[in-house]
Amino acid sequence: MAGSVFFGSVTAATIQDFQGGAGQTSYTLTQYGATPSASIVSGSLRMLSTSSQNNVIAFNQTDTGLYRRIVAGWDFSIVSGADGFGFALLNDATYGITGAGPVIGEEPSLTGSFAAGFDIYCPDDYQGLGSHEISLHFDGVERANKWSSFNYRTGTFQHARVVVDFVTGGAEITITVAGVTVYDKYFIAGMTPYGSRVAFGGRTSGTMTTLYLDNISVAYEIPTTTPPAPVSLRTFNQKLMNGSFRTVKQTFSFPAAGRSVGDTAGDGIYRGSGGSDISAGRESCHSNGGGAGCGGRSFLYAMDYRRIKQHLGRGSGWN
Ligand SMILES: [Ca+2]
Ligand SMILES: [Ca+2]
Repeated sequence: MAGSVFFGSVTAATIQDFQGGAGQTSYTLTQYGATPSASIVSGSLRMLSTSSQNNVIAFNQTDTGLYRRIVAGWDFSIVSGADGFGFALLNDATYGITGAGPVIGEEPSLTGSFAAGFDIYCPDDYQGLGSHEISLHFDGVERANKWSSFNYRTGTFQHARVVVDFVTGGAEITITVAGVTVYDKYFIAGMTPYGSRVAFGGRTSGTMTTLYLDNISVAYEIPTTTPPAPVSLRTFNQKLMNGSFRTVKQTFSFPAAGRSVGDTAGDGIYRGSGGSDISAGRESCHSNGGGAGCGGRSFLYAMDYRRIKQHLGRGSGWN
């Protein structure tokens, strides 16, 4: 991409230890609130030190294109107070590949982008979770909010780790702080790979905190292509509704692993175990038990079965 700044190969990482050495990723600091701006103090980046601040650090993009996995880690030191900070993977289609990042705080809802918010203020939370929660955001919306059992407001450096695993139809998020798991493969539907660069933002209000960042490392792993569409499976069934059935609940069984279902001949025609044509779009049904008809455990085999198989196999066949 013209104008890109490359640091080594496509397997480069975004790294910064604020020691002034070579090989570190360039960044832009932006002050959106009160002075002072973020600055390096004793080899780490002081983001917050007084009230009404909103300081952002946005790194130049180091890895162009799409990746299956992003592994981010950094050290941070924060004390109790308000309000917190956010980590973001800025979507390069909206926020570019260099230059100032957008406003980022403890509720980082950003266009087309994944972000995690570290919210230290209580009781100003709509869920009343307490003063050390971590929220997940994607494309301008908070998708999840959890309380961290580890109270990370220690005033000493703690290590945060965020792993984004893109799977068919979305992404799984794992977050640990000081080794304590807060999210374990939390699925965010619809969050598929996008080009990104790294940013952090800290915010204080009338109540203040101090925040330092250090040893930032974000690796982009397993280059990939545009992923398959999200899983979409059409099933059909019918159930009489009367006063005895206040809810509708159905259970569908899928073929056992290794069962000969799918495009076994490689000709684009999907066949059931009996060899009948079950190409996508054909509104017929096939018994999962081997016989014809729509009874029992029947459901519609369609092309989407292949995508389900990919999802269950964590993306096998998608590279
Ligand atoms: Ca340092
Ligand atoms: Ca929050």
